[in-house]
Amino acid sequence: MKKALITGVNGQDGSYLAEWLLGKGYEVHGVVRRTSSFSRKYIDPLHGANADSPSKLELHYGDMGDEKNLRKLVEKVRPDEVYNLASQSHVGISFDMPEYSTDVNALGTLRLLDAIHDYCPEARFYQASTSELFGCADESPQTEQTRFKPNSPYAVAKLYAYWMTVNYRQTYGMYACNGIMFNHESPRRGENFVTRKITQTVARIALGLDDHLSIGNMDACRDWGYAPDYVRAMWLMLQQEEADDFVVATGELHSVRELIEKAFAHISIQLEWDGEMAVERGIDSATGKTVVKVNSKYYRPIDIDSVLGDASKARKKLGWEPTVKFDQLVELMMKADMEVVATAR
Ligand code: G4F
Repeated sequence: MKKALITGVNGQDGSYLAEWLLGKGYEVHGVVRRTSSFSRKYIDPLHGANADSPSKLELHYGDMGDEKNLRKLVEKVRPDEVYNLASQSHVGISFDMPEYSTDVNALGTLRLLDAIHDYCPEARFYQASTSELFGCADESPQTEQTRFKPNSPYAVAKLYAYWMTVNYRQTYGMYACNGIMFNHESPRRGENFVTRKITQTVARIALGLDDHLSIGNMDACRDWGYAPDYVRAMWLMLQQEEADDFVVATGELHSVRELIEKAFAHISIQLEWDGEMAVERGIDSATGKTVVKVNSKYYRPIDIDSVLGDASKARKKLGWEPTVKFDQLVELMMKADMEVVATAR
């Protein structure tokens, strides 16, 4: 039985990946950080006495900032595959916490790579790299050849991790891959990322629990895919003859504004826009009520206007295809949040 170790297992991607690997018969070990409140709702069904499947997820306490702990874990588990999904993953917050973001995202990756090199150099390593590496890119769409121009502390730290992954592959012959993942979302997305914030707030407005959505830069455009599709790509990257780096994206570009319009359309509200920039608002065309307000606190010191991926290499070499695109993604997230909000009421 193959053994996998996942850092960040309780996050959106980690929980989907754990499910995918358990379904493939892996023995799955997940690393969770000690926090004062438990945030394990998506992995709870996968471990302990309540696990649905006979093969269970085994959890270990760990932290990307704790070198000794990571080394002990790798030595104890001796995994065949390691998926490094742990991260301070919020780009906006990285401007407030640049040093912490660097420690976790950059040095944390180095600590893990080094532990694998010392205790199980045959293990295959996946690094969660990101479209944020491209920053305000020189060309569109972006491929594996596009120049990296990171423009946030988050992205600069991820750039270090990207090149360390390449470096361990080139220097020590380790099977180490980067997945250059464009934005990927789901009903499990953290509530302070823009897609989930919108679908959750619009669901609350539909149920009379909120009266408006407070938002930042609505003209930012992203290539949004569905997280379970991206997790499949991570696994495929570790099943090839040779390690390589891949862009994973849908190839569709949409704005935050379109996302908001689509989410409101789901609850039968047509929006009209009034004003510009910091005083712009979205008005319910049937009632005249303001249901979207721009709040400058959600603007970043520097933002990426647009990122669009070309996943031709992943399609060709991995046989990977996205199964869910933007319209379906917003629909499924709206449906899920309508249920979640109604149940929690
Ligand atoms: O949802 P976001 O916070 O995602 P962002 O910054 O693109 O990063 C995400 O995807 C990357 C690529 O996979 C990952 F590397 C990264 O870890 C993370 O998962 O913001 C998307 C856009 C931005 O332009 C932001 O300025 O939405 C804009 N936005 C507008 N109002 C907002 C808001 N973002 C957030 N989080 N909250 C707002 O109120």
